[in-house]
Amino acid sequence: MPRTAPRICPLCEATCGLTLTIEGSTVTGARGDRDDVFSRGFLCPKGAAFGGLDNDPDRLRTPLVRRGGHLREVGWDEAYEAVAAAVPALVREHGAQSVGVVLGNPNAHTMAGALYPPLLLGALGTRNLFTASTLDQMPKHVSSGLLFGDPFAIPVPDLDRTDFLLLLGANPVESNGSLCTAPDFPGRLKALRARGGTLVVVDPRRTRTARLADRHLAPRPGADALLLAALAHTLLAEKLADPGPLAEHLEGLRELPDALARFTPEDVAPACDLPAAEIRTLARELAAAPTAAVYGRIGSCTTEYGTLASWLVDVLNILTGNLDRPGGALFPLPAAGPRPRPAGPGKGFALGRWRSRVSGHPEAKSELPTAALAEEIETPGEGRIRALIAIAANPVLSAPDGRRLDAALAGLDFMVSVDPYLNETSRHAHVVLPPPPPSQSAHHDFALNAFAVRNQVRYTRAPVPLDADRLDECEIHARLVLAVSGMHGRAEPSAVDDTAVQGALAKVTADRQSPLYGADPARLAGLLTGESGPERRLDLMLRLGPYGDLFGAAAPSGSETGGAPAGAGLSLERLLAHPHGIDLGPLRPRLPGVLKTRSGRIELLPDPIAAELPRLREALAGRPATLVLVGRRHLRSNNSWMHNVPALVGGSNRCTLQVHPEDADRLGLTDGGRARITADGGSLDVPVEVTDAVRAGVVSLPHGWGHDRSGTRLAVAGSVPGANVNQLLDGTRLDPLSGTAVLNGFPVALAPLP
Ligand SMILES: Nc1nc2c(c(=O)[nH]1)N[C@H]1C(S)=C(S)[C@@H](COP(=O)(O)OP(=O)(O)OC[C@H]3O[C@@H](n4cnc5c(=O)[nH]c(N)nc54)[C@H](O)[C@@H]3O)O[C@H]1N2
Ligand SMILES: Nc1nc2c(c(=O)[nH]1)N[C@H]1C(S)=C(S)[C@@H](COP(=O)(O)OP(=O)(O)OC[C@H]3O[C@@H](n4cnc5c(=O)[nH]c(N)nc54)[C@H](O)[C@@H]3O)O[C@H]1N2
Ligand code: SF4
Ligand SMILES: [Mo]
Repeated sequence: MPRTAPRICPLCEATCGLTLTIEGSTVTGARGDRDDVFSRGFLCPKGAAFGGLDNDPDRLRTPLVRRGGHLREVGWDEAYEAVAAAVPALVREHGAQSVGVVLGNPNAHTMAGALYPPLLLGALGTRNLFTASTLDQMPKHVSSGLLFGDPFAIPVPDLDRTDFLLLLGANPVESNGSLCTAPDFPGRLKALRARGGTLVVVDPRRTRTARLADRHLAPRPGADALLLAALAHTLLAEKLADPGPLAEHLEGLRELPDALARFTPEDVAPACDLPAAEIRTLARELAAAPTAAVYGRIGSCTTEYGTLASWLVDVLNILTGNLDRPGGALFPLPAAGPRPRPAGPGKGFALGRWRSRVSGHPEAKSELPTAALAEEIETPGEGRIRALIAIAANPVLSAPDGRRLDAALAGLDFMVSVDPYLNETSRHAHVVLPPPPPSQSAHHDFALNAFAVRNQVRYTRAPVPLDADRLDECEIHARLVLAVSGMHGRAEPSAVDDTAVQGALAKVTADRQSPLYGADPARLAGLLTGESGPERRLDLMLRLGPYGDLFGAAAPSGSETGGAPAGAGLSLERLLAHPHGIDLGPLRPRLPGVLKTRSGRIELLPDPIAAELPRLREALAGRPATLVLVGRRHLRSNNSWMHNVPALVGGSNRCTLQVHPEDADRLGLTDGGRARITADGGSLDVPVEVTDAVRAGVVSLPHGWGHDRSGTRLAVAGSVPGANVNQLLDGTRLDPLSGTAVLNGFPVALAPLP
């Protein structure tokens, strides 16, 4: 008899609740969970294909270890022995920096990815950390760090209550949203319009999201910072700026008009290729809307001025008084996050506390640019990366110049991949540690709840028992921490969780501002419930969190969540009694509590930003390239790793180069023909799709393709490999403040192929 079980979907940031149908230990179906407090039954084609992904026969089942040049299946102990034999010895001989760590996107979608990488990095002591963030949202972390003092204080648009949404460089109808966790994003956009609200989309492509909009502006790629600067300029010049109650928390408001002086709509119009009048109208509409939210994503982040654009998004939210108010852009308060602290000056946010060894790139949020990983492996000298631990990452396809990185990885002394697939990156590993399929893993969204449009908390236990020959991904990580610490075989993996719990409790009981100040940490640890180390850690975070039961200690009065919010008294036990989650209400204002700047105020014009504005001004003088490339996402894809499920490939999900008819005519390209595309990093031969969905002067190629390397185990993906767009990049184009690769709006040349 088939049974059903709830499972939060880990396949994108929307975090929908699924109801899985399970026969024996096999997932045979997935539908939207109508009782889920957040997603209310929504499901997209990827969620519907959960079973196909879960059962993919190419998923690795056992660890692999390289012996005599070949990867061979081994038992778990043998795999960890190989790690324990290699990594501590390398660190002893060559120092901590000789081990690099690469963390990929799915770490945001697993419990293990949230709980263990900080412990791994602590154990290794390396500064060579590279993540998907520098191919993605690092500009937003940096702008938030500078504005609010906390790189994780990222305001999200209040989709369900706003009257006006200005959306730049995002296509949530295909991506389902990012840094804005909202199941059924498309439905929420339709609801915005149905209640009389306005949606304006800024995108060089006429996307499915743009087609839902009241207005679609298609500027030249890379020009968002200019457009946003002109909007801010107009608000200031026309006396439309009105921060309202925010004013008392602002520093730098008086200096802003000067800083933006030479970004009038007329100044930026030619570079944006938009009429100045249209920019002015948009600014006036934004100011006039009862509430409004400006939201920018990939297409505004992964560009030459990504940090400036990300900063300006919030400058506009602030100038219009929409930051931190319902209907505007608010800071979520996740249940497993820290309790808000009393307002006051904080430690602030610093950039460039150290630099990368070879090119001297400044760190941002303790990370170095992933675009610089290859050179850190290749370039001889002290501190060279000799060993790499890659967790849920496929940088050979997701980062610039995969060919160079591919060669660099092949030259490593030692590499570990924690990955379910033998793919373009993990094929270089000496040890591959495969996590179980998602049906055999528990789930809580530690990361994504911090960006959700509604406060809520959900936890689903593994719907299917773990196969006898598998390890839970949390245990895989915990054992890895032990192995690199020289503790393999000398401690149980649960000791890693116990240490984390003890550390957190020691801190909170020593904190004079905590209601648990002076309590006995060992007694509190004894009160934790949960069937496993990660469950006990979740219990601890929930109980100490903003809605937590604080182990029965009374919360101090006047705390931010005072007034007994729904869900107060939270613990794992309480959450387990609500298998479809607990709704914690709409987002609420959180200023000034979120601020951690040294001034204790919003620092509207931080020095590193002010120092970048002249570079933006130079962009006005330069001559724009005739042809630039942007990416695109397809609903049935996800970065590089979902091309191996038949239900998700084919149809319109193809790796084609979209070219505008005018450009096609000019260059002699035909629909269905082939073209050679060339840029800094090399050339690709790709099929051409002529369409007016891209604006003239812009071509679009999706990322995550290029599954044509040998030594992988991806039967379906290998049969329709596509081309790796990131081969067009050489890794030198970066947003300087954040180290984020310029993946959108870089110049290319095109020629027809016979
Ligand atoms: N040109 C261009 N390049 C881009 C982008 C773009 O828009 N254009 N987008 C960028 C963005 S936003 C991102 S986030 C990066 C993503 O960059 P990456 O994170 O490097 O790439 P993914 O394709 O997400 O690869 C994820 C890896 O995790 C593995 N995996 C899947 N599920 C699990 C799991 O449960 N546990 C573990 N341990 N591993 C798992 C997959 O097999 C795969 O190897 O790509 C970036 N690259
Ligand atoms: N189906 C699907 N869903 C996904 C993913 C996926 O690969 N597939 N990946 C997930 C990940 S890791 C992330 S980070 C999110 C990303 O989610 P989104 O931010 O929504 O990303 P995209 O769909 O790539 O949309 C970026 C848009 O920016 C436009 N653009 C390019 N350059 C510019 C520019 O200079 N200015 C402006 N204004 N627009 C520009 C592109 O045409 C594109 O439509 O999606 C997540 N969800
Ligand atoms: S929208 Fe995202 S979370 Fe929801 S079902 Fe689709 S892939 Fe899963
Ligand atoms: Mo991403």
